[in-house]
Amino acid sequence: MNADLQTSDPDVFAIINRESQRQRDNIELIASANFTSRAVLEATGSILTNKVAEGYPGRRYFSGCENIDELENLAIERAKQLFAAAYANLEPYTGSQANQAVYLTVLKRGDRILGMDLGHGGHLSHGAKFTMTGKYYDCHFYHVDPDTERLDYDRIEAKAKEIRPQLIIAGASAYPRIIDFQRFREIADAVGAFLLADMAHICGLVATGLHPSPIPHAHFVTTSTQKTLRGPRSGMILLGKHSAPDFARKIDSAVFPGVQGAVHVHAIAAKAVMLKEAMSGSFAASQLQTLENTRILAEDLMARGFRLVSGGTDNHLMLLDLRDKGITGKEAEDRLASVRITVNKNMLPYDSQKATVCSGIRVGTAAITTRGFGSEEMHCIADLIDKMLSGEPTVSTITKVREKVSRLCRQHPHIDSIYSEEGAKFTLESQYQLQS
Ligand code: DSN
Repeated sequence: MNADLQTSDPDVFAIINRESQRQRDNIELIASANFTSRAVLEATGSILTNKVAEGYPGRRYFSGCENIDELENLAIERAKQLFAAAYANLEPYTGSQANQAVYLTVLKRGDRILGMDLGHGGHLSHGAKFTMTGKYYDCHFYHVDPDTERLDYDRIEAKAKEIRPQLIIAGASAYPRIIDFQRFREIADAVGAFLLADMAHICGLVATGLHPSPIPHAHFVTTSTQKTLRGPRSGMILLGKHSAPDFARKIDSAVFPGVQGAVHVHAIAAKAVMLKEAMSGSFAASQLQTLENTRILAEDLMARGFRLVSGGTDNHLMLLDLRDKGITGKEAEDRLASVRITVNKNMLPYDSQKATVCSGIRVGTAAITTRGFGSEEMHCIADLIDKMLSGEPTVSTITKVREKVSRLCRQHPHIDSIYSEEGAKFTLESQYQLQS
């Protein structure tokens, strides 16, 4: 029982170490990825995972929750302060479950949802037909304009008037432009719908004022916490002061016991740490650098003949259309993986390929910015992507690109200080030292 992980389960220990090595040796360009701080990781792996708690601070179903109540209240207050919200629920296990709690709050089975089409940049939990949301509700979708590849708010309004949804969802997982939440609210008001803003991807940008906040406009705001916000793999729900008086208690009940069980107390602690970090000047500087890095990478790639969906980017990600390059998204993903550059294949608006193949890739800079990559490295990464995707690379090119990737990773060992050579060790050791 007291043996460390390496001794008690060498198999799992070895896998974690290999993953630690992979994270050190790869250039991570998946737009939803990031690296947490050591403090967030330590809270995630803490002894708090041993505590059972259900309900909310001061309203628990188990005793012994005095420390947990203090912790959750601290996290709630920090979330309210950071996002200028009137209410925060820190208990959702993920962004998807935060969304489900909102559905449970305002919808009946069979009610209509209008969200962004998955193939146009939306998210699975916004009504894809093979998900629980898609099966329980009558889900409809809006699309980007075929010419500009941007949201066309007049068309969305026309669609809303045709569908008359009970809930409209604004938010995306692959949309490179600013989202106008105020305009979405006008559309929702025009048809008597509630507006849910899912800001998972842009949450760090919203926290630092680099993307307009949905809080003053949407009835409900949900987010995951591990993307640009750089926290643990978890979720959160926020309400503005216009919405909180009516919905605070209902959201509480929808999260627990509506869609979830006991609180992931360790995740609440990690989110509290994340929120404190997000109030710091260094976090704001990092979000600004993320935007700058994305802009530079996008411009460099376009200068090398890559077409970007919507012609560019305003946020932390871009979508590369690879049809002119004669390869699919899947082939590009595999080719880049072979030189330790990690991206994901992605559907493009009006894509003719199936979802397992795709015509494009999604590229984001949040994780590499956390790692300390700046403008010089963006020029270099654009060059490496170009070498790998513009024509079949030769063996010599592949070797050279691999060497360059290794050099870049070695030059930016930021995560070495977080994820030590021995991978899992520090969290487990430090926690059990605390207990002994
Ligand atoms: N929502 C998925 C993404 O955007 O990559 C995973 O969190």
